[in-house]
This record gives sequence, C-alpha cells and structure tokens, in this order.
Amino acid sequence: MLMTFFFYLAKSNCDISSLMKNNIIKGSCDFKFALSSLDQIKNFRNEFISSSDKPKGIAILGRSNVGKSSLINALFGKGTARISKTPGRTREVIIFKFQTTINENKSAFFLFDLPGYGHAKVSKAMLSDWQKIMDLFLRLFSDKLLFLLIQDARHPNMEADQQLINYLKNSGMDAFLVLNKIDKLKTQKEKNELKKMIPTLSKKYKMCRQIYFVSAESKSGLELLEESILAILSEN
Ligand SMILES: Nc1nc2c(ncn2[C@@H]2O[C@H](COP(=O)(O)OP(=O)(O)OP(=O)(O)O)[C@@H](O)[C@H]2O)c(=O)[nH]1
Ligand SMILES: [Mg+2]
Repeated sequence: MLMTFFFYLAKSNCDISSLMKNNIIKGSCDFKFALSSLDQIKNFRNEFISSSDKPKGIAILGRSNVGKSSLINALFGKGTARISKTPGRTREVIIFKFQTTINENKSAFFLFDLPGYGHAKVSKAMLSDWQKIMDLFLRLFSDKLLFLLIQDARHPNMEADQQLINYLKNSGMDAFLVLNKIDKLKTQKEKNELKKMIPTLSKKYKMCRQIYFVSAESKSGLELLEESILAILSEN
C-alpha cells in the first residue's frame, strides 16, 4: 500500500514537473515586419510599447553567416527565418512575435533578427546604414530586450566581434554570448582550442550574463539556452 502511494507520488511529481516546463511554443513564431528605414523603426517602437503583450523580447546579433537564422529556426520552429546561401543576406530588422508557456501561463514576446555585421563584401554605404540602424535600435529598444550575441565557435572573438563588443559594452543591455556550430569542432585539438579561449572570452564579454555552446544543426545545448532565455523573459 505504502509502496503504491510512493510510486503514485513519484509519478505525479514527474508529470507535474513536465507540465510546468517552460518552453517556446515551436511554430508559434509569426512574421510581423521587416524594417529597413529609421522611420519604420521609430514607428514600430510605439506599437511595441503599446502592445497588449509584454513589450519584451530577444534580439539576435552576430557576424554574417554565424548561423543567426539557423538558430532562430532551431529555437522557434523550422521555417521561421530564411537561411542564407549568400552571407550578409539579412539586411533589415526582422520582427516576429512568438508564444511561450511560462509557469503554465501563455505569454507572447517579440523576436528581432538584426542585420549581420562584419561581412567583407559590404560597401562603406551599407556599413554606415548598419551603424545608423543599430544606433537607433539600441537607443529605442535595448532596455527591453535580451540580446543573443552569436559567434562561430570555430572562430570566436574575431575583429568584427571585438568592434561590436566595444560598441555595446556601455549600453547596459542584458546579453548572452552564444557560440554556435560546435558540431563543427570535430577533433580534440579543435575542442581544446575553444576551451583555452574561455577565460579570455569571459573577460572580454563580461557584460554577457553567460556563455552558451550550441549547434543549430545538431541542436546540442539548445535546451539549456531556451530555458535561460525564458528565465530572463519571465523576470519582471
Ligand atoms: N554545421 C553547422 N552549420 C550551421 C550551423 N548553423 C548554421 N549553419 C550553416 O551556416 C550557414 C549560414 O547560416 P545562417 O543561419 O543563414 O546564418 P546568418 O547568421 O543568419 O547569416 P546572415 O543572415 O547572412 O547574416 C548556412 O549554410 C547554415 O546551414 C550549425 O550549428 N552547424
Ligand atoms: Mg540570417
């Protein structure tokens, strides 16, 4: 009898914990806008703030081709973002809205796919457009968002990444550093190279709350990343 009771308790605890698991509802991500001008960004700010949903969200930022769109698809469901064949393709601020379950409640948040930086073939004019868009974007939204700074785990902290972190470090934003494509680190030597970099990364990216090691391809590390994102979004 007692055994049966404990078995029931253990089983029901297990069910409760899986029910209460926070998650991003896959496939719930809806494309809202692609903003390419400063005016469009300003106008969207009003909608964002007056939204009946929480004016909070996450922004994805990283060099061209590090796998920003692939990570979006892995976290939010296949087909959410376009994966580029040509690096540097995402030129606009692309905005989605997505649904979550947090502590058994459904909540909606915004997702911002920001234009990539540091691509060699980008002209001076494009670079200056990127800068203007980012200056305005950060001014209007940075206090409401968690930034995922994405880098390629094989080549972290490249010159363009260093320029970015210098640009962002006094912004006071909330951020995670996410090293993607860890599936491409095949040999022990490659893995050790990355391990050796961790103290440097921790120091240089101390504005980031955490460093995550993930693969959009193999899905490794994504569960932990998703949990951590939701923990931040559910903070008041
Ligand atoms: N092996 C591997 N390949 C990946 C991973 N993530 C992305 N890729 C590949 O890297 C390339 C670029 O991926 P995207 O997701 O388009 O990169 P992006 O950062 O959005 O690129 P832009 O929008 O051009 O700035 C694609 O060929 C992806 O299939 C990963 O975790 N592992
Ligand atoms: Mg992209």
